[in-house]
Amino acid sequence: MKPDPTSGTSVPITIESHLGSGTERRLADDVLDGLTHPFKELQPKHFYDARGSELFERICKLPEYYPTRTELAILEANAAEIARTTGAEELVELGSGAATKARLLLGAMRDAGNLRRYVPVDVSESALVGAAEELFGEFGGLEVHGVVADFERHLGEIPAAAGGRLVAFLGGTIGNFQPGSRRRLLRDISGLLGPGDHLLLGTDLVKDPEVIEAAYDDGAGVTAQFNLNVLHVINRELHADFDPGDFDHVAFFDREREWIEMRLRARRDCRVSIADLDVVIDFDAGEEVRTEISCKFTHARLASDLASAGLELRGWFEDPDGLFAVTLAGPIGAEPRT
Ligand code: AVJ
Repeated sequence: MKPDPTSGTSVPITIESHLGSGTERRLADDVLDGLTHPFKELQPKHFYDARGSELFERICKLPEYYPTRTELAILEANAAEIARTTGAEELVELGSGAATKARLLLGAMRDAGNLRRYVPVDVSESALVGAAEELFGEFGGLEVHGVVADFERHLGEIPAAAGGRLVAFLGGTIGNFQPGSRRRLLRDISGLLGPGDHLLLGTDLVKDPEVIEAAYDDGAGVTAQFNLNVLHVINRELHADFDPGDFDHVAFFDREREWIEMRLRARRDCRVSIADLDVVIDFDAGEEVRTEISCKFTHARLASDLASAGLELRGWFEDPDGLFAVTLAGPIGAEPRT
């Protein structure tokens, strides 16, 4: 049930969109840049059309893919403590997607007696509206201010805080960023925080490379389909003629950089034309296109990344096997609420 916006009473669900037609342009620019460099590269954010999002949901349920279920278990075990120690009244969730994690955190904030508002931020308007309506119903008319936006570009559009704020950036998505852009993003996120506010960050941890590689190269081949999906996206959106059958899925852990890398490797020499960009791209047999990095973290790396963003570690929650961590951080020098 949604309140009638014309009734003149307050409207607990607000959704505002900051995505213009710029979205497709981004894909075009990224593809043109990425495929005309000597070392070809595509950005992982372009995996997620409807089919890609569905494939990602399937990945999350695979036996080899531990991050999603592990993070959820960590949140289940620690949401009450997180709500209590932060005293948060508002949850801002970057990349909110489905409502599962928010439900846990909002429930704990309500139980702590502090819950006032939920601010989901996501590029998918449909996911955002779905989650907003579900949670509005479940939490008895909770105020929801949804922002349809790309957190890399539109953090400035997030409304001013309506009380003690908890910004959640979960799922290990921060791992998709190279060290330099990661620090920049963390610094931008830290700009959303006042002195008593907190960041809740989910990160996958460094571990046995075999465990990591299996998570990104599952036996059922779902991750391979997910990886290849980016070619379908480019074919459809930019009128290209990739034959996905010409490419193999590759995933390996780079031990020096401590990140997993996914690539697409050409099985044979091939030539692809991308009509909307007016370019023809040649691939040599065996040539690889990097499609994703996903950084794995240590406590030390996280602490130093946070410090360079003006944040200090206030809490560290991990699963019993040390696979994944959820970190609580706050502005350096600010008094944590008690
Ligand atoms: C959504 C970026 C956290 O890196 O584990 C899953 C995406 N890629 N399998 C990750 C992904 C391949 C995922 N993140």
